[in-house]
Amino acid sequence: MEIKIVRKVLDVNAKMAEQNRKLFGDKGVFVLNVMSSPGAGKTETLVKTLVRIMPDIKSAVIVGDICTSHDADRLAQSGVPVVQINTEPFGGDCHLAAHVIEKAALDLDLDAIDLLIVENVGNLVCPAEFDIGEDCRIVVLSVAEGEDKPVKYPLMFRECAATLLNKTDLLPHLDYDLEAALNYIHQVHPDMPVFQISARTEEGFDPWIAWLQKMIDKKSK
Ligand SMILES: Nc1nc2c(ncn2[C@@H]2O[C@H](COP(=O)(O)OP(=O)(O)O)[C@@H](O)[C@H]2O)c(=O)[nH]1
Ligand SMILES: [Mg+2]
Repeated sequence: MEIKIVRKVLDVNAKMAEQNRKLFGDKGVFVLNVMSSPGAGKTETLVKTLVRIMPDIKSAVIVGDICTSHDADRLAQSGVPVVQINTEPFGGDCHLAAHVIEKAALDLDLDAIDLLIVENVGNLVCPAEFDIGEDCRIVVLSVAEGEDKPVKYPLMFRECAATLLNKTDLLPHLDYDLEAALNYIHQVHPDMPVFQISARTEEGFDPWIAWLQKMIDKKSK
């Protein structure tokens, strides 16, 4: 019974996600779904990324949190339109669903943007189960979380097109086995691109942004 209900929720979501994908496609908007556990550095990475890409790529952000507009305030400092979603009034969902994205997008001028970034609710499990109509999913994993998260939460790493391995500035202070972390990622998703970055220092940002640009270009062709 319970399994049937979950199946139905996911089926309804999948239909709505396809409608979103068609809308975004018609508007020529590339949608990037950014996921991670809480605190891995999604917001910090996005703020620094937006500042770098903004002159060339017109962007907007939808950000999901259970409570507060802290992240929207930080993201808005980069100068792009930001829509904050709080899931607490709707039961405190641990992920963004397609119908939520559909409503949030009504607050954005899709004709004026090329890139819509969705910062999902911090969680390594549920967001991976919900298609929101995105073109591409990435996961941010920080070195402070330990090496083995990819094998503990494999769906997330299987579903994403790339990993941003963040907070590399902290490596000198940690007993982090970088090789083991990379092996775990590739055990779950062979050949997955892994960009080692520090959102604090912006080290490693050039290859990550070049990859993002390539993904956007691929869709517009
Ligand atoms: N040292 C270090 N701290 C970082 C880095 N990226 C994010 N942080 C910090 O980690 C905390 C969580 O970052 P945030 O962007 O809010 O993570 P989110 O919950 O995934 O959006 C904040 O205090 C950030 O300043 C990084 O590359 N290096
Ligand atoms: Mg955040």
